[in-house]
Amino acid sequence: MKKWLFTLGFVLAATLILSACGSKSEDKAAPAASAAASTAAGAAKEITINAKNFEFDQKEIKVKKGDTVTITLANSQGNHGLKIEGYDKEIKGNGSVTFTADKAGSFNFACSIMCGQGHAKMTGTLIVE
Ligand SMILES: [Cu+2]
Repeated sequence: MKKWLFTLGFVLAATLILSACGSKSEDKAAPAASAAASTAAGAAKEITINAKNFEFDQKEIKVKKGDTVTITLANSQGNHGLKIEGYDKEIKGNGSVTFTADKAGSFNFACSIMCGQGHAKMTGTLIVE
């Protein structure tokens, strides 16, 4: 019985030590990786989206986290806007907006000017990886 308890204790201790070592090396690796990512990924991305009745020519925009993103909206037909949910960025009519993609994930964008029958179809996704 005592031997069994000792073995159990040893296994628990070994697990704790191993997991402590594991998390330590992760902590060490994480800042280095993110520092490398921010220097490497802090690129300037310029994206032009053309809008017409009733669609955007790009349904999916992909950027990397940390990128400085400039989105330009060009209306070739009708008058449309572009609003990115989650980033609270909006372009009304022709124009552009610049922001840092500091949040990863998928963010829906949509036309923000009531432009007519197909307004609700004017959507897309900004993907920040
Ligand atoms: Cu619209």
